[in-house]
Amino acid sequence: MEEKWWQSSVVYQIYPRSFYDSNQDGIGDIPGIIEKLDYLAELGIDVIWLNPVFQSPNVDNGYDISDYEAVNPEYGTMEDLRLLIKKCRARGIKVILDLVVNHTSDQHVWFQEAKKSADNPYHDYYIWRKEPNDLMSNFGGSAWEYVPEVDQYYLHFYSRQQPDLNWENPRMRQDIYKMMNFWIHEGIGGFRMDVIDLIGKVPDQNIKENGPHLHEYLQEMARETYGEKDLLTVGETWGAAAENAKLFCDPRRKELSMIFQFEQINLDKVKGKHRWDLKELDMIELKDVLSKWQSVMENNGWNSLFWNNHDLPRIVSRWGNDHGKYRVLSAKMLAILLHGMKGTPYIYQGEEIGMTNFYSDDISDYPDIETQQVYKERLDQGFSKEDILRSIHKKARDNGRTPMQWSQAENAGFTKGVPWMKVNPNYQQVNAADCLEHKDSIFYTYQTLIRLRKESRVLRQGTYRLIDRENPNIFSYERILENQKIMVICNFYQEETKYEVSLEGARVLTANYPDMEYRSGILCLRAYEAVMLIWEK
Ligand code: TEU
Ligand code: CA
Repeated sequence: MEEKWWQSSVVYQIYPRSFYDSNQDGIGDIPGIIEKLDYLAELGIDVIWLNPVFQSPNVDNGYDISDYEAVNPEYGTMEDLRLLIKKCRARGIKVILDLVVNHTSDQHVWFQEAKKSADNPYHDYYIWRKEPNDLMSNFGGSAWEYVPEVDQYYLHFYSRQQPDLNWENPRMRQDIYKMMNFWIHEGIGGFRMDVIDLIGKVPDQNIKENGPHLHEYLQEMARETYGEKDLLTVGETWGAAAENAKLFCDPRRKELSMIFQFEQINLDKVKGKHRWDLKELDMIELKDVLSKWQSVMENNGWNSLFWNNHDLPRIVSRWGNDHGKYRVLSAKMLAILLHGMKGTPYIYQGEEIGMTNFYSDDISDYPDIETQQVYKERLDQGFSKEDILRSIHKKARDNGRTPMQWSQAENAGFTKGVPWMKVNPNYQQVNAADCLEHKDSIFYTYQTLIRLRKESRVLRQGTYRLIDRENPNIFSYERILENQKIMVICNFYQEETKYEVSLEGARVLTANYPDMEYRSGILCLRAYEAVMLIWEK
């Protein structure tokens, strides 16, 4: 099959609020992103995914949108956004926007109208019932909220300030498509679709994700908007499993380019429990899950490859090691491990410099609505404060939301004002300026991996095969295309380990140590050592 542009792209995710503040109000903004385009060009990425920049009361940091066609003044103006798109285009970078259409803000004019009376034309844009059932909000508590004016309850799968849209209403759907076409007309490169697998919900049957009409809606959306436009569309689908994933992204079905599936993300929590119920990662399970997804998407599908995002902890703290010299080694190992796979890699801002989780014992340092709500809920359930903090340090969404660490300057060079959220105190050691100065930094490992993806067809298209599944220390796999073979070998842990392998005729593409300890068919892998090798006949 002909290669799509997004199959050879690497995406960089920007959380605008925490990226770079250009006007000293402590909040990252769009002009701030424009100022940092040289940095992104140096890294070599092809696409920027912007978290929501639309008008919003910010109950859930922009995922509660009150006007889909207006830019949040904290981030700048419509002109700033147009300029960003234009300046990116000049550098061959596309901008994809966050499409949040499972819900709006309760401040959106649709909802303001909807709650006035049951016969208001917008009432049916949302989901109302006379009696609540026991559906729960993903942020804790009931998913239903009472409105006295209409004597009914509305559904909200997130906070009560995020009422769910009623996708059964064709008029509502048409309004969404109109809005999408507005942005497509502005020249964007595509959409990241927030919790898109929820739009087909059937609340009366307790169906949240993967409802019976979900794919109908997505096909209609594609037909009415981006269908013929060659854009990148990526669906956030927590409910995607190997069995249903290709319904979203088999090109013959004309829905999405790819999805984010989260199976690996659930491996370090207790099954069936909240993700704050911690469990040690079993690395063999990780191999199995990632390898399974590689094969699920092998034909007529496409993977997204990501370790973290604005909802997840920092990967180096999660499955690497953020202590001392191991931080750099393990961050590079994880980068090589992921970027050797087949799919479109996504880098979350700060990942390329090895930013870590944020360890504070003061709960007010974690402003995220989810953290605050789950914290209270757990106290009520009898968890100790220490116990909850342990979970927060491992899993809270705010771990990934601290301001980008640009330099050793005050506030990590993010702002000259008071940052909206605390800066991670480790910015003296962990910052972009330092990385750019040192050729052996994490940044340049990412730069190399991005370049390799462009240069190497086997990296983009080669088939994937897991090697040595049973090995409890090493994650290794190969990629094969015609007469080329790539092998990735990673020591996932701090302990040295030996690996029997023939490396005859191989050339190193990238590694996280300057040399290899390889003698008579035995590769000795030091702490977190990772190598990517190629054979070309
Ligand atoms: O996240 C979807 C979602 O369900 C998350 O709440 C997730 O379960 C949680 O963060 C655990 O990692 C999307 C957005 O990415 C998130 O930022 C929003 O809060 C949410 O939708 C509501 O729009
Ligand atoms: Ca600002």
